[in-house]
Formats: sequence, C-alpha cells, structure tokens
Amino acid sequence: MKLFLATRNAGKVREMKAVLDGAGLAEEVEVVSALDYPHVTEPEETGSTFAENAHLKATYYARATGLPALADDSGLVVDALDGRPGVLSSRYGRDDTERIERLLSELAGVEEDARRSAHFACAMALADPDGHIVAESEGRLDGVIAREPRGNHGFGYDPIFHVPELDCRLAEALPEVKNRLSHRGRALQAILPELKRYILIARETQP
Ligand code: ITT
Repeated sequence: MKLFLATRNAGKVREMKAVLDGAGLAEEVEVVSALDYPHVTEPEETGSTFAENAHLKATYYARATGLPALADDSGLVVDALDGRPGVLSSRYGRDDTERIERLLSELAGVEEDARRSAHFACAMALADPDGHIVAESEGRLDGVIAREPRGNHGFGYDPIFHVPELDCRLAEALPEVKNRLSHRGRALQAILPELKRYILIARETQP
C-alpha cells in the first residue's frame, strides 16, 4: 500500500518521511510524494486558512492519484505584519533568499524582540482515495524573527526564525530536534494515531 505526501516541497517531504520512519510506518506503507509524480499538476491554493488549503491539497492529490493523501499547508505568521506572510508564505518571493530579504526589510525599524514575535503554523489533512477527509490536525511553533539569516539545516524561513527554547535559529537545529518541536512535527504526531488506524483498516479491507 502507498501513502502519498501531497506536497512538492522537498524540505517538507524530508521532514515528514523522517517522522513516519521514526513511527515505524515505513514498514507498513510505501511513502511517495508529488515529487515522484511530476505529471500531476499542482492545485491552486485558493483557501484563506492553512486548514482550507490542507484540505484542498489532500483531496486534489488523492483524487488525482487514487491513493490516500496526507497534505501539509504551513507558513510563517508575523505579528507585527498583521499575520503576513501567512498562507502566502511560499509566494512571498521567487526563492527562499528573496522571501527572507522581503520579510526582513518589512520588519526594518521594528527593533525590540518582543515586537518581532512570530509563529510557524501547520495544518495537516488526510484524504482517502475518493478525496474524503478522514483526519486533520494542527501544530504551531513560537519564535522571534532575527535580524540576519544563520544556519544551514531545514528550509524556507528557518535561518531567520529564532527559537527561544533552543536559543538558536531553527536552521541551526539538527533535523531530529526540529522535527521534535516544529509546527510540522507536532501536527504529524497529532495525526499519527488516526493515520495508523486508517492504514490498518485500509489494509484489512483491501482485496
Ligand atoms: P506544497 O504546497 O507543494 O506543499 P509549498 O512550499 O508551496 O509546497 P505551502 O503552500 O504550505 O507549501 O507554503 C509553505 C511555505 O511556508 C514554505 O514554502 C516556506 O516558505 C514556509 N514554511 C513552512 N514550513 C516551514 C518550515 O518548517 N521552515 C521554514 N519555512 C517554512
């Protein structure tokens, strides 16, 4: 049986596979992603919330592939920017460098750490092959937007996201440390029991 990760983001795929492996799911299912299915076009993310977009991606990819699909919609929510970039996080520039530069320039003049507060948010949704949502979850990680990038791990905005409980940037944390406390790691842990139950039932009822 295959489980489809409904994302084209290689960073997300890496992190999600590590958690699923750690939970022993790699022995139960073959984990594939949209990166393995380049002929399947991307859906338009028209939702105004992370949960809406996670639903939309899970349903779309499940129907397109005929596989159970687990989707992640996530982003960075900056308080001083009224929640931007939020659901537009991946569209805030052409690449990670440009997105980070834009965010830092928008925060220029916001001096005190207390006013540079932000959080990463993640919504996950699991759809069956007919596109029906069978489980959903959310996760969050609080932090502060730093003044310059640092660190080589992770992806996206990790180099400018300072995590107070680690006292370093998210991009300086080892992958297993990020997965333990990140928005995505927490959302995945929260959905795991229902994902395991779904896989068990699907395997028992498959011809
Ligand atoms: P898919 O839709 O194919 O999953 P995407 O990258 O477009 O890929 P999203 O629409 O959910 O996914 O946008 C998420 C963006 O938020 C992502 O591209 C990063 O810029 C940012 N982001 C999310 N999680 C992050 C993380 O753990 N670390 C750093 N940046 C993150």
